[in-house]
Amino acid sequence: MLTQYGWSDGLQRDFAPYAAQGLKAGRVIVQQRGGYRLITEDGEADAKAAGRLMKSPEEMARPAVGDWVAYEPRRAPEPAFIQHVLPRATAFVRKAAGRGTHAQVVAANVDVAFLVTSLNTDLSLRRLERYLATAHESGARPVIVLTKADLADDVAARVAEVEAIAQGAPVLAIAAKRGEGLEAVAAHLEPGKTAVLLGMSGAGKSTLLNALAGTERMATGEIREHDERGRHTTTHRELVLLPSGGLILDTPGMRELALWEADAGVATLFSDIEALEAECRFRDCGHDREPGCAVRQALEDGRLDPGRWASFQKLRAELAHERRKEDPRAAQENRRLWASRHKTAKAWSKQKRGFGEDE
Ligand SMILES: Nc1nc2c(ncn2[C@@H]2O[C@H](COP(=O)(O)OP(=O)(O)OP(=O)(O)O)[C@@H](O)[C@H]2O)c(=O)[nH]1
Ligand SMILES: [Mg+2]
Ligand SMILES: [Zn+2]
Repeated sequence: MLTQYGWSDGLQRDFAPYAAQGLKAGRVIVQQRGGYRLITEDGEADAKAAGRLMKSPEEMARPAVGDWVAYEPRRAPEPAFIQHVLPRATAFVRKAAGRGTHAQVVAANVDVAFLVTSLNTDLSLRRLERYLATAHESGARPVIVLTKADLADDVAARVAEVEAIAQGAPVLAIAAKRGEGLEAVAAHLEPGKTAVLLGMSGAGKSTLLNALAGTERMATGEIREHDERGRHTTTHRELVLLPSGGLILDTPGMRELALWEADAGVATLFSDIEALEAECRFRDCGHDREPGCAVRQALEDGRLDPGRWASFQKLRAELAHERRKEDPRAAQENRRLWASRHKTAKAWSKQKRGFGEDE
């Protein structure tokens, strides 16, 4: 059972010390306000997490959907008791508001991030850039999915527009309700690999999941007529095993995606701009009135889109602001995440060269 959900030799090694303590391994498949649901060797089980994890000032210490955990089995109807979260290979982290800002793990251990946006409402390239930067930062591979192609008439033009900011991420147009474009999405799903659906409410995330699953696994909801926004139909996060063997994680719509320490993600997404900056005559060029400024030159001769430049400046300023009020504990957690992500990245590049996933 766990193998179907992505259990690997690497996880087995990480889990060994907990196994020695008599704990069992499971993966969080549902996360909602009241608690968790795990997939275990013996099927599904309700669970709650140790107070030590839940009360940690670091929200990232709490189990999130997609996490592998070590738990203590309890006799039903007592929920299983989550004691430890195994190191995350990847994590999609956003900045959440509340009592002070903090990092929140939206989904853990995902291989592919489907960034879902609808073609029937205003297509916001700037919003997509935020999602792309966060996806790059997470360690997951981003794939942009433009939904409701049946409601748009200039699909090819919109795809081209998005491709221009995607920096090589695949851009797919689909009409899930008619079953169009599903194979292209399915091509990014593999047995034992996990994908997450991310995007605004009403974008069609759950509809896509249902189309891939071949059944109404998740409830879907009509969008509001007056502004074409969704109604926040999905209210919990859930990981679903598809008949094809791929795993897909549905999430509630996110209105705002605030960046959390996504410096590397922003750098990846805007590597073209960073290359331009390197060509400026002065290393500390402010791209304002300095002579020999390659950025201004590119803006003038149309090689750099002004909207893209503005977006880059905005995201970079946001991150710099964040860093100034950085909480040292959060920074430490982030470094830990980076270290494990580095491992994953290495595994991936090996995989690309044909060495298989495990070291
Ligand atoms: N015409 C058309 N409508 C679609 C398509 N995909 C989804 N919809 C509709 O869009 C509405 C919202 O779909 P959902 O799948 O519930 O959206 P969601 O992204 O899961 O929304 P939240 O759960 O609120 O985050 C529903 O009325 C769907 O029927 C499509 O391909 N074409
Ligand atoms: Mg939904
Ligand atoms: Zn410059």
